Amino acid sequence: VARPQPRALTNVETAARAAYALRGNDRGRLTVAAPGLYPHMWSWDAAFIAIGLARLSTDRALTELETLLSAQWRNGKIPHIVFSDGDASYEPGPKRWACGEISADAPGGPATSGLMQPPIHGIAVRRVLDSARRAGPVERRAAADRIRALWPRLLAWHRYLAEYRDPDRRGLLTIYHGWESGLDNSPRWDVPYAAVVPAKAFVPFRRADVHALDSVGGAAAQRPTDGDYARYQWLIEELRQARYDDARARETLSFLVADVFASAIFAAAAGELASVADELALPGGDELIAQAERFRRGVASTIGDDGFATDLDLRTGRVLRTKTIAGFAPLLCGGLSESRRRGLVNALFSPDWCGHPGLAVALPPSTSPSSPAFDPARYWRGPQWPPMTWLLIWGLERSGEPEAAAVLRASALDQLSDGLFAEYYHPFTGEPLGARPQSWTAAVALDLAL
Ligand code: 9YW
Repeated sequence: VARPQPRALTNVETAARAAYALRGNDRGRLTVAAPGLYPHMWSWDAAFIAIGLARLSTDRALTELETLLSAQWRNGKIPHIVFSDGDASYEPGPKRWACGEISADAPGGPATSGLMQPPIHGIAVRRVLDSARRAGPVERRAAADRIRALWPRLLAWHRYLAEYRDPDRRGLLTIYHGWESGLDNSPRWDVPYAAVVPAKAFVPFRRADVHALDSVGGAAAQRPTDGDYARYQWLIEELRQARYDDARARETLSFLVADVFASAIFAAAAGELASVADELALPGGDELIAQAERFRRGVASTIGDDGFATDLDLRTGRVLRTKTIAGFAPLLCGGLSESRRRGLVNALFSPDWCGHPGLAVALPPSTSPSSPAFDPARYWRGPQWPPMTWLLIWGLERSGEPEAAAVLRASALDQLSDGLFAEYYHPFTGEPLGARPQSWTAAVALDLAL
């Protein structure tokens, strides 16, 4: 039976509905990533959420960042999950991580995970300050004061990344788990994950994600497989054994990868924070500029003959060449020659990517449809993810590619005009998939539509 297509919304209607969705996911001082499936705060989601909220209220946007930073570890790490009280459905939960019991670096409260996520927070801070300036002098002053108060924590976060996650000074961030990349089951990690072998005696686990999505249907087929999940959980066990200590983790973990996409985000965020330092006369500007340069160079150093950036398996020294959205990393942090940049933009609109004839909406899938690893419905192995589209638009706008950015923006708004704010979209059917309303989807819709 053909179901009637929902009427496409105008941009203003999309924005209004996105604001409503964010309000529904607001728990006061944090916005849950999604009701049901993700009832807590996720680090990079929170930054995207702040970018969207800044369009409504810079006050509320700053609260989101303050909540996240209040859970910062003593070594500067921003944890990938901040657990909200009262919902124990998500696995692995605080008991499994046991950060407070295991590491002296963990904060006294709230409970957190022991991993991190891509450091886009500096981009969010810049956007909030810009929104506050547009709102008027009173709002700008208030935002400047609160950013000043957050500044030591923001600098500590960037120092943690530059020191502990790039001790060899390659200009590339090391990750300990696919979850740290934010692109959990991306084929980028298939080779390094093959070396992650859970011990025979390892206790079995419960998968909350598949059950939480039952109401939507098709959950198991869209999520990482049980085999993937066993490895995810085993790596947490290895991290616990390393006591969440970076030096020990680097020696002992069976998964250790240089993540080029997170590195590009770090370079971009460092550049954004440097401009905030300059504008608000805050310390650390030179250090941030140096971080931006070092990581921009690091990202550029991975570019292969085909023009795409690559990840590096630090356990084997192997370059990880997969056709995923992460290959476009240099478009986020700049620093490319014009011909390289043009080449990458042309690739973005080629039949391997947005120009693929089967796409419902001409937006980059998380994995190229021409890759053997492509799976159109399975999470980061094919579906389109609106926050990734947002990042590319942001990068293109800033790196001298406004036309390409405008084309993507129009397509993104087309996708988001269903008003559902799904976690991810089937690239061929256009079907909304996963959790909904997903806060970061609503946030980027709000930002793009206004
Ligand atoms: C999980 C919240 C998070 C995102 C990640 C995404 C997913 C959680 O959801 O991970 O349990 O797998 O992969 O990027 O931050 O939206």
